[in-house]
Amino acid sequence: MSEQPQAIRVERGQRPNARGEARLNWWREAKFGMFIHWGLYAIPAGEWKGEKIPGIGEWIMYRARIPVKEYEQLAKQFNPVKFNAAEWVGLAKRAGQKYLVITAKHHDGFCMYDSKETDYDIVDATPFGRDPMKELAAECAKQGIKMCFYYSQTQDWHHPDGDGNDWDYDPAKKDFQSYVDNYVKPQVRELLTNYGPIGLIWFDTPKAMTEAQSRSLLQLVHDIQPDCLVSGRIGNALGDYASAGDNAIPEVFVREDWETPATINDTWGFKSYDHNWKSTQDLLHKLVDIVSKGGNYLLNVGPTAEGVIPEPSVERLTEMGEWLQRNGESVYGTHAGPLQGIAWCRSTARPGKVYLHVYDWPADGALRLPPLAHGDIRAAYLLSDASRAKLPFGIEDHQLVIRGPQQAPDALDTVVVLELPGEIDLEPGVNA
Ligand code: FHN
Repeated sequence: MSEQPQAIRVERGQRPNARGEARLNWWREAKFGMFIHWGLYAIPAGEWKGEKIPGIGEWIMYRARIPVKEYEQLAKQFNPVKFNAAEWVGLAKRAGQKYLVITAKHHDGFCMYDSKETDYDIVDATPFGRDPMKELAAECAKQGIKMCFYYSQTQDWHHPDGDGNDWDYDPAKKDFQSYVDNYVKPQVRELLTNYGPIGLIWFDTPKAMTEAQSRSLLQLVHDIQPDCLVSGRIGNALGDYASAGDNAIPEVFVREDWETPATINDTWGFKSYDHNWKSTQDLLHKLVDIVSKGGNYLLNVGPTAEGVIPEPSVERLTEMGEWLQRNGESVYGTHAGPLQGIAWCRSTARPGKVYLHVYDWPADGALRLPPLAHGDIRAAYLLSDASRAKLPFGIEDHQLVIRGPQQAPDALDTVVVLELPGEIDLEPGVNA
């Protein structure tokens, strides 16, 4: 494909030869992951010296130009006594999320794991003294969720040679190559050596990383854990899969492996006064929209400094999980469906089945669609109906019409299954 939708920047795209790799199969099937932004920024929670700092919570050090020596002091207060790895992983499980990506090091440079490369980490610098990544990795293994790390490879506002901090350090004196070779790489090695099998490393904001730098980092990951995936934000179009912009959903189906990272409110790291929570329906529609276009949804939670995932996030994730319990077959392991570009519905598919996701149920219960290229539909029924009662369907005025109940069976999204003969697999573009 020559044209790339704007939601996915070319340099954050997928390495062409990764498209066919079976290493990605677990991730392709997973569709839905939990993102966790957790760090020292949860203490100020959006406010510095009595002033509300605009923007996303984890950027407070940068936006308020907080000197390293001052920001460092936060570590002495960081004591998330309510942190419970089993609860966090249990929430992801209940939500129907299959992988968990947590900030091992964000742009502020504070390491949320026990690093031998610095003392600026949660074990050495906080009263908490525990390694939450160890606890999460153990719980993920126990509960069958893929443990994954976010790692900020370019921006580091604490390290003198890292990118971004020009208020403590003179950019002209920085040795970025040395930071990559002597700090980033040893830390990535730690993360891939001390926590068991890691599903993926979510690199971010590649900025001016050269192709050689991105490539050598990719090589390092694959040398240590060949099955570990690397996000498109390693830069230079070298990711195992493409990374869409934050909260950005492509307008149309995308023929590569891709993922949208997204917030439930308007911040990634906890902000005490951000109450702009998206509704469960909105979040669920975004999940289905993304899956119908061939992507994955990585939905964020921002725990507090005490180690608690905010209740509005818990409620929404739980409700999404309840819907997925009933309708997961239409999401997990599917691919983009043949019916694209219709405002009131989305479609996903697997061999022998097309799943129609009806967002707005028509008042007369009649679903009017363009006919599928393979007209030979065997049966239509509601996925949530255990009895599989057949819905009448037929071609009327060159339209495929399926007649369902007059009331929407599911206020969030009703899934109608269309069964096709045998292994017929309808993909976008074949329904013209
Ligand atoms: O700067 C970061 C931001 O803090 C957050 O981590 C998001 C998540 O996708 N990534 C960067 C901005 O795109």
